[in-house]
Amino acid sequence: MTLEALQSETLAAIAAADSLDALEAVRISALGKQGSISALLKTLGQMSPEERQVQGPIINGLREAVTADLAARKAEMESAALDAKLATERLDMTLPAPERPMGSIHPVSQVMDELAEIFADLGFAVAEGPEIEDDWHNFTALNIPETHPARAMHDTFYFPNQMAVDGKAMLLRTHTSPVQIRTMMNQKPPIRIIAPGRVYRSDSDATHTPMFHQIEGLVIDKGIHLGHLKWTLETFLKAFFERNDVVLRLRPSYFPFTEPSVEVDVGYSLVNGKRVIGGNEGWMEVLGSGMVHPRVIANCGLDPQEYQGFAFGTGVDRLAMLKYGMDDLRAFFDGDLRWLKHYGFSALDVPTLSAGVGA
Ligand code: 2U9
Repeated sequence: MTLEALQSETLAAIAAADSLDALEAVRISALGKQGSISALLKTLGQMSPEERQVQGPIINGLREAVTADLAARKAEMESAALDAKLATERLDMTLPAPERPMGSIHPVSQVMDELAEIFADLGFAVAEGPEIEDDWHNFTALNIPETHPARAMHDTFYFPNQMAVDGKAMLLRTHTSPVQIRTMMNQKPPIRIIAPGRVYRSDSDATHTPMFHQIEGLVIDKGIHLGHLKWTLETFLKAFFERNDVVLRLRPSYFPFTEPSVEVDVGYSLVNGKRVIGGNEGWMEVLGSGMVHPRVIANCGLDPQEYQGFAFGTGVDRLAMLKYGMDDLRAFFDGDLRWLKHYGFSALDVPTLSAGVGA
């Protein structure tokens, strides 16, 4: 066959190919290892230099023409396939929204956003960490040694021994405190963070679910004292409950990771028999807190003589219940659409301090 005949036959086969598979078959038969044009290219090696000078450009020209034609036909086919796909997948953006199910923002997400907004204004960054933790970050570093009763108190979910990582037994974090440990090990003070997230404890009744949400805060710097803790919590609670008459009462308590430890009560008043934060008709516990134990600071590689700090923790679900008036924690995680519709927030209710963090 002459070169002209081979070229016109190959180009005709490219034009006739009606699918990407057929086109690939043409490519293989011309340019593949055993292909007709590849065979011609191999003959160049046996030619005399004079003959090669004449035949080389002709055979290479043929290869280039076929390669270019293959690419053009492929692009043409892909564009036709895309046009066909777009024609069948048309979406009518003018359909009215109420005809489709409307989602809502879960109260837990809304409250987490409100908390992030309030604490951002006070100079706190949001820190996150793994929900699957090791014993050291969840307990030991926090001054909770193996024999400590607090380990039993936490009702920990442990992973089976064969799922150990680097020889370390793993567990579902029982609090977000390991996030603060990781931050202290990786960042230099001053540290001002909040750590919101899911935590897990083997406990279930009307006020406890095996998974719940916590927010903890940590400040580490030079010269930090209980006064900083009280001001921060008071400012936070006033902003969160959007009332200036939020009164705090600090009671001595005990946590292994803080010394001294204080439980924080706030005053509530009764409105139609329901407790509402603000006023002074009774006291309700809302937060645990304290000055970070010097041993915890030392465990993270810092000198407790140089750095001090305070920490606090509370349940996000509980804060949401107090602010928005739900009374059964279990409903938070049932996924009941009627509950979500009633208590959910519009995606447009983005909490901002200037507009009031509450929706
Ligand atoms: C580090 C040092 C100290 C975090 C703290 C509490 C007090 C506390 C509970 C309240 C109810 C959690 O939701 S709850 O179960 N938390 O009372 N948490 S101080 O202290 C820390 C954390 C990290 C490095």
